[in-house]
Amino acid sequence: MKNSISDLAICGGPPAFNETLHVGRPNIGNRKILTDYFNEILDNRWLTNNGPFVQKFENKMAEIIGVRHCIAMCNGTVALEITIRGLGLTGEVIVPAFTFIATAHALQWQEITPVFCDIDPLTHTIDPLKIEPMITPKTTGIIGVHLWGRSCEINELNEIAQHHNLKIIFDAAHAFGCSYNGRMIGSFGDAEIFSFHATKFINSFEGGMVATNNDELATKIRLMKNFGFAGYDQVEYIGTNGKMNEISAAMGLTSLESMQDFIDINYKNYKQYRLELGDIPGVRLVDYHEKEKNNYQYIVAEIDPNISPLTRDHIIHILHAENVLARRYFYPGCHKMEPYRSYFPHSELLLPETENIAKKILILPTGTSCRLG
Ligand code: T4K
Repeated sequence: MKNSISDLAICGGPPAFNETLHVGRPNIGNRKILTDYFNEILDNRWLTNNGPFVQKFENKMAEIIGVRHCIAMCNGTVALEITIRGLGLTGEVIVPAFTFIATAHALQWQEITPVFCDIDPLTHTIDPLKIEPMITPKTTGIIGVHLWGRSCEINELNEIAQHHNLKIIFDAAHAFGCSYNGRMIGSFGDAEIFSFHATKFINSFEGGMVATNNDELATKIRLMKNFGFAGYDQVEYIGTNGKMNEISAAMGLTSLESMQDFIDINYKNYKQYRLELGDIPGVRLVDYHEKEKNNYQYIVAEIDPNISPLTRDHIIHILHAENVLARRYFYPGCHKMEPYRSYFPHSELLLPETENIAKKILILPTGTSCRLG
C-alpha cells in the first residue's frame, strides 16, 4: 500500500528518468517516413491549398472513423469556429464550463453567448440532466466535450437536442481513436471536431478536423475554410483561412501510421499508474471504459482534499520539484476566465461540480516520451 505523496513522484521507480517529464510531450512517429514525406512535398512544390497529403490525411481519417466527410483544418479552434458558423448557430449555446477555453472562445469570438453547464462529477463531461433548465428561446445549440477522450452521454444529448430542435456539436479534441458504444467518435451529432495540436494523441504540429455525415454542411465548411471560394473568382460565403498545410498533413499521416504503438505505450503507462497510485488514500485515478476504444492520452487523477494529507497544489509543487511537470487542467474553469468571469460573475452558483472538480484535478505525464514500468 502506498501512503505517501512521494510515491506519486517516483511512480515507475525512483528518478529512472533523468529528464523532465512533461504533460503534453508530443508523440512522434517514424522519422524516416516523415522526412521522406517532407522531401516529397518539396519535390511536389505543392505546399498548401488542398494538396495531395491533406487529401490523403482526410481520406485516411474518414476511413478510420467511418464517417462520410473529414475536413482538415489549421487547428481545432478554427475547426470549431467554422462549424459553429456553418451550422448557423446564434444567440446562446450550452457548453460545459469544465473544458479548454477554446470551446467557449469559439462561440464568443462570433458573439454567441456560451451558457455554462455543470458536469457529471464521475465522467467530467456535461451533465445531460442540467441542460434543459438552461434552454431559453435564444438557445440554438449544444456543444458536448469528450473530455480526456471519454465520450459524453451522446444518446441523452442527442435526444435533448432533437426534442428542442437544437444543433449539436461534439468537441472531440481529445478523442481521436476513441469510441462510444463501440462506434468511433467522429460520426455523432451534426459534426464533431478534432485537434491535432502537438500535445494531442495524434498530432500534425498544429491541426484540426471537422468530421460529419452531413453532405450539405461538409460542402459549406470546405468553402468556408478557404475564404468561401467555390472556384476561381467565385465566392459563395463569408470565409476565413482554415486550411491545413502539406507539412502538417504529412506529420498527421506519420502519426496515424504509428497510432497503435502510441496506444500500446499509453495503455501500458495507464496500467502502471493504476498499479502505483491505486492504493494512495485520497487519490482517484479516473478510469477509462475498458469496453470502448481509448487512446489513453490523459492520465487524470483526482485529489480529495478531505482525505489526502496534501492538497492538489502541494502535490503539483512536489512533482515539479521532481521534474514531473504535472498540470491542473482546466483550472479554474472557463466561467472563471475573462471575459466570462466579468460577464457572469455569479455563474459558479450554478456550477458546483465544476468548481469542485477543477480544484481536484491533476494531469500526469504519459505518451511515448514517458515510458513507465
Ligand atoms: N477543445 C479542447 C477540449 C481542447 O483541449 C483544445 C486544445 C481545443 C479545443 C483547441 O484545439 P487547438 O486549437 O489547440 O488545436 C495545450 C494545447 O495548446 C491545446 O491544443 C490543448 N487543447 C490544451 C489542452 O493544451 P496549453 O496552454 O496547456 O499549452 P502549453 O504550451 O502549456 O503546453 C502543454 C504541455 O505540453 C507543456 O507541458 C509543454 C508540452 N509541450 C507543448 C508543445 C507545444 C511539449 O512538450 N512540446 C510541444 O511542442 O494548451
